[in-house]
Amino acid sequence: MGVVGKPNVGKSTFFAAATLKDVPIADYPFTTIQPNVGVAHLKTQCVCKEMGVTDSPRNSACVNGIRLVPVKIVDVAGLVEGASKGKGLGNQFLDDLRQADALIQVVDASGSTDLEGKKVPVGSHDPVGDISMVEHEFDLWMFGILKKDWEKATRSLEQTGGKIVDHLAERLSGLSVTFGDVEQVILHLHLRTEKPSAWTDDQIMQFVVETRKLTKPSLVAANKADLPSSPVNIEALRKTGRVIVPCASEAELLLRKAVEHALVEYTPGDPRFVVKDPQKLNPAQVNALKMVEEKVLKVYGGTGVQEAVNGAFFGLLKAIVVFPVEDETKLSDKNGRVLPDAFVLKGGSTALDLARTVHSELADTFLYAVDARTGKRLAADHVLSNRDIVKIVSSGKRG
Ligand SMILES: Nc1nc2c(ncn2[C@@H]2O[C@H](COP(=O)(O)OP(=O)(O)OP(=O)(O)O)[C@@H](O)[C@H]2O)c(=O)[nH]1
Ligand SMILES: [Mg+2]
Repeated sequence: MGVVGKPNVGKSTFFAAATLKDVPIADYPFTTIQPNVGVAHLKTQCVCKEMGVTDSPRNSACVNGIRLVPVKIVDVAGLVEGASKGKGLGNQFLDDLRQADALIQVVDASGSTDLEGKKVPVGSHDPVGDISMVEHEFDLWMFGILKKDWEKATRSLEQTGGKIVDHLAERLSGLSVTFGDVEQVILHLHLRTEKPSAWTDDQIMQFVVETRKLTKPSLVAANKADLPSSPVNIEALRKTGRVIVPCASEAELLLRKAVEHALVEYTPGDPRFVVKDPQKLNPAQVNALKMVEEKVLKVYGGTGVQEAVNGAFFGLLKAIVVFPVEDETKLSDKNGRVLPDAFVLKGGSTALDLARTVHSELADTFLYAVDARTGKRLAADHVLSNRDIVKIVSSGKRG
């Protein structure tokens, strides 16, 4: 999952709140230069309670029946208009998002930063246009990757009988774009595959836009939602038809740090927190927590950070969380660890995809899988559902 946006909107604050990694945050543009890479967690109902077992998670955590499953998150530098021509930090840093399956675009919903991310009076900038600016710069980056040798490459394809679909899939493979994705977009746009050298820049751009929508779906985290100018802007952002998640990254960061210091009880995504011992809080902390309660939790029902992370996976990617086990009656691995792992898979993933995720050897020697709930055998192409508990049976040695 990648975090993008213009500068100074709170991308790194969002990242820090989601990962609790200590990264530079400041109220001026281009604080982030090198990408920040970390681990956020998807929040989902664990299967332990339903199955009546006490679990001992290994790759994830289980807190009161809530499974927290790790996912990779990358926060990059801010994008400005003209980045493709070298403005700001340019757009080369978007290379760091090549592997992202989904994007969270952070927007300053308070309108307190201009198009370049410079501070302006709160409420004076309309954030609606920021979304298309960032998307357009993202598209120009992808366009640049294709355009670099377009003429030479397409002419050579036409001479040798090579296929444009293969060429595009190869050129974009590092961006998690597959042959099937390319084929789908070309079909949808009715692009002429026999003479790609005749594609206009507009057509290449259309291809890029559709490919981005298909392979890098995004939602908008309408950040700084705690500021007074935000609710009106959030309404305007919603009218764009985009998925908008009101977000207060700073509030989430404060709560997560308070949990770290054992000051409050709070699970990310919850609409409330509980102060453990009021005596332990200094007046500044009391005030900060009161602000979070009044300006964020009471207004939006949460800080939005967890909602955005979950929305990217469960909403945009229709992701599922699956629990592989080696003993389908005890729901354990070979060492007796109950429900040790939880894996995030893209929606539509099969039993064989799960095997591949657990261990490539398991996929190579896959025989069948077993649904631990029903005891039924599942074939390699069986499409898994969210919260499935699955044993994989292979002919080879277990990896
Ligand atoms: N009021 C408010 N301020 C926030 C919130 N999130 C971030 N900020 C502030 O916004 C400013 C920019 O935060 P960063 O996280 O550094 O923003 P960025 O988008 O990573 O910025 P660059 O790396 O420079 O592109 C800082 O002063 C943050 O404290 C929020 O939820 N509410
Ligand atoms: Mg930053």
